[in-house]
Amino acid sequence: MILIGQYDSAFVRRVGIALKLYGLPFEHRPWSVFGDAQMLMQVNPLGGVPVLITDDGTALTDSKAILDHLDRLVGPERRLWPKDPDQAFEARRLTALVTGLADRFVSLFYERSLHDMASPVMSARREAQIGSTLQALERARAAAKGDWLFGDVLSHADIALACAIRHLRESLPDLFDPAHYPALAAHAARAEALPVFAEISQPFIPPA
Ligand SMILES: N[C@@H](CCC(=O)N[C@@H](CS)C(=O)NCC(=O)O)C(=O)O
Repeated sequence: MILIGQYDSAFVRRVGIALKLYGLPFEHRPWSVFGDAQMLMQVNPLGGVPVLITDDGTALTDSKAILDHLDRLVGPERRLWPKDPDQAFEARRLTALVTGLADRFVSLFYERSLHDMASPVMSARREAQIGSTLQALERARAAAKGDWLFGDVLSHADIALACAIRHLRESLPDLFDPAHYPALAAHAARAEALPVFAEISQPFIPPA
């Protein structure tokens, strides 16, 4: 398999970390959505990352679809969701909030950095959405008593959350004050201390 995209993206990184934890061999091609746009468009008409080229040569896009595929490859016993059905439901609910948060802050980053003048209406809207979602996630993380969101076993929800926090802090540092989100900051620190998070990582590179 081939994973396309840079690890400064929360979406690419969560796929890379799952591939490593599952022990699935893959080649990484750290193409930039701007610098390598032409090459990228040839495998993904949307021009985005992550893209996973599966073993039969299919280009699969979107981190959720890619992780669903990887979960199927490793089977129900090993997939990174809680075994308890209610916890698995909650983990998926939180993961959707986290990836929605990342969609919002990537959109705000582009708004701020790619326009001559950012729209004040759109910027305020995105900042409010990001702030309220961070507060909801802070409450959820503070209520979780184990090392991770669902006890002592790392799940896709934990990985997505840590990857989103790092991406947000590096791309829009004014939007994440650790003093306002202590449970999220502690979660990110615990995850970043794991060898797999250190291996599958890259400092944020803004578009040139
Ligand atoms: N829903 C997608 C979102 C991925 C995404 O937003 N990727 C960004 C990079 S962080 C991208 O491809 N940006 C290029 C663009 O929007 O043109 C997923 O879960 O994979």
